[in-house]
Amino acid sequence: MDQTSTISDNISEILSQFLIGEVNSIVPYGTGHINETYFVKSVNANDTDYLLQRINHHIFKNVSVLIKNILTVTAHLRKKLEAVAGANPDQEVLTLVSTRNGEYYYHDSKGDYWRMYYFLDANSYDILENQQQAYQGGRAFGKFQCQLVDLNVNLIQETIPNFHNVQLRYNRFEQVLQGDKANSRAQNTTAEIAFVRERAENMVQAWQKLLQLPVRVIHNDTKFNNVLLNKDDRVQCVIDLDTVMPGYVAYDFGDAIRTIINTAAEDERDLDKINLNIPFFESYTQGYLEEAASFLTDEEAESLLTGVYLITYEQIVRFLTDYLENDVYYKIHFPEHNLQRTQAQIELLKKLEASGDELLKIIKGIIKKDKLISN
Ligand code: ADP
Ligand code: GN1
Ligand code: MG
Repeated sequence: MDQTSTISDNISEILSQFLIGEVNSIVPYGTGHINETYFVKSVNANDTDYLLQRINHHIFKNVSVLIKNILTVTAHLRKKLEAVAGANPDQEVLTLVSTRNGEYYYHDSKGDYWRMYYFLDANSYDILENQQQAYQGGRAFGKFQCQLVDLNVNLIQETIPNFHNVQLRYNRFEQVLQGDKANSRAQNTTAEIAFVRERAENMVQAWQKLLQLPVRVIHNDTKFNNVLLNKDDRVQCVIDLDTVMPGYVAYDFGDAIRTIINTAAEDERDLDKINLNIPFFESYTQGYLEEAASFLTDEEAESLLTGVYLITYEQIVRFLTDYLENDVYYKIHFPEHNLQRTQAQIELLKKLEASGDELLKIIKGIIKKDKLISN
């Protein structure tokens, strides 16, 4: 095996626990902010390759519950696909690899937690390239929610309690700000702090309104790079199931739009590059509603745009809080990374607010044109 130098020095111990063949190489992979991800290539070209992840157990404190949720969700999705002619469940649903003990994760001698999936030879995009991708992303997450409509919410436990609780996210931000830890960084972020505070009351009120709506099993982390597209840019698989939990559909719509509508990266330094790609928004919404219309209520359809503002705002609060806390949550690649992310998301929210009427008109237009929802 080569290229293991940057990887945990007990990698052989870890690999030996999973029921896999001989490994050729292992290299860091992907751009996720939470887990450590590696591509594991098999020696035998006919064997599948694997995706190994060190689970961030500072964030996901109960790994056993996390894995149980993923097994429940993937079994449910797999069963649905098995009933569809021509479907290929191994390629279209995440598949966890068993350990020698019959578990689906390994707790190693250093205290780290590891899991392995079949590697899916497909693409994930941080920034979209075309409208077809946006449409397919919409279909992917719409279908994902639709397939989970009949999964009993009580079978899924919260892996991160209050994940999209905007009130608590804001309270936590204020708490960190009052604490000593934040002092030096708070002095450089007065404009960002003011931006968050100006909107807090309205955002919390908008969030509270969502609480009247149906609680469903949703993805909760619908960043566009959490869907894999095949070489023809068609949906292959929804990934990153760590936060699949009960929630409101507007969260998933909002987080996806936050990433697909932005013409620049989530952490773009040059704020002039951050604009709204309205055709991508339209295509995502079209794809999403085609799949989700069968179960959405009128009230949920009306809540979708609120989700876009809320999740973008929440992301600003989370990045800024992490910056003030000296970067304890998200992976960062340079010291001011969380501040740069905060500023880029503030710019995005300003643009979204300025185009709110246009976005609403598009959602309503799609609903009316296709008579998708009863209103
Ligand atoms: P994080 O929580 O850190 O975002 P993810 O589970 O999203 O971790 O994985 C990080 C990246 O790894 C994804 O964006 C995707 O590019 C890639 N990835 C994840 N699972 C698979 C898989 N089963 N097959 C191929 N690529 C994958
Ligand atoms: C994290 O795991 P990843 O990179 O797909 C985060 C999301 C944020 C996102 C911002 C468990 O997503 O909530 O929206 O970063 N995931 C978790 O890029 O906190
Ligand atoms: Mg991810």
